[in-house]
Amino acid sequence: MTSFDLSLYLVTDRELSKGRSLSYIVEEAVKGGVTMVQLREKDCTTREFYELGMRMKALLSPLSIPLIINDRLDIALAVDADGLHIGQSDMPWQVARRILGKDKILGLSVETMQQAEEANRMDVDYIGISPVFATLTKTDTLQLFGLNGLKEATSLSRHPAVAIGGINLQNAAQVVNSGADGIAVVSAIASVDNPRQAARELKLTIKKEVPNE
Ligand code: TZP
Ligand code: MG
Repeated sequence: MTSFDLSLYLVTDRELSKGRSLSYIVEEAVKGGVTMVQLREKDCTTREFYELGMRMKALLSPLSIPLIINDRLDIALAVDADGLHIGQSDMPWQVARRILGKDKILGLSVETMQQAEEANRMDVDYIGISPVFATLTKTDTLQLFGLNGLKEATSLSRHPAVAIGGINLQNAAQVVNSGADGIAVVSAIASVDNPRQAARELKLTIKKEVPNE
């Protein structure tokens, strides 16, 4: 499998990018220290998704930053992405794993403690604990894990875990101190004026180190 580093995981949403191109946001975010990128675009045609995927692949592959596709196994295969991220109502993990093969990264969102526990019996490469805090970016969330829920979920999980939902500079350190291997963010990077600086500051907060430029 492609090796991966969940520490600062950017999840995209063009709607929050304030008119700037996705390539700009992603490029800046990577310069600031993002370690992984998930292309998550809900409001686009298959063709658009494919073309965005190809663009992201061309941008990220030379930098050795894994590109993960949200939901769409067909797009993940078509663009030869590094992996796929599925939710509880997407393609069953067994099917995704069979079609993707062992070499690709497979991530799964868990929205309850029970789902976190069930994921221990699944051949996935990481879980996304979702959501930790309240967020305006995703509206169909079930319950909030909060920091205590996050601690419980990370300690019962045998998989690496990334936390998502409402994570920002103010709470990022607490999130990693609660056992998460990384933070996944949308708005804290994609909707701010300076995505590179935002990524740098988040990275510093969670890793206490500055990325090379
Ligand atoms: N899944 C759970 S919360 C969320 C997703 C995709 C959105 C997180 O967005 P933000 O802006 O980082 O709170
Ligand atoms: Mg999904």
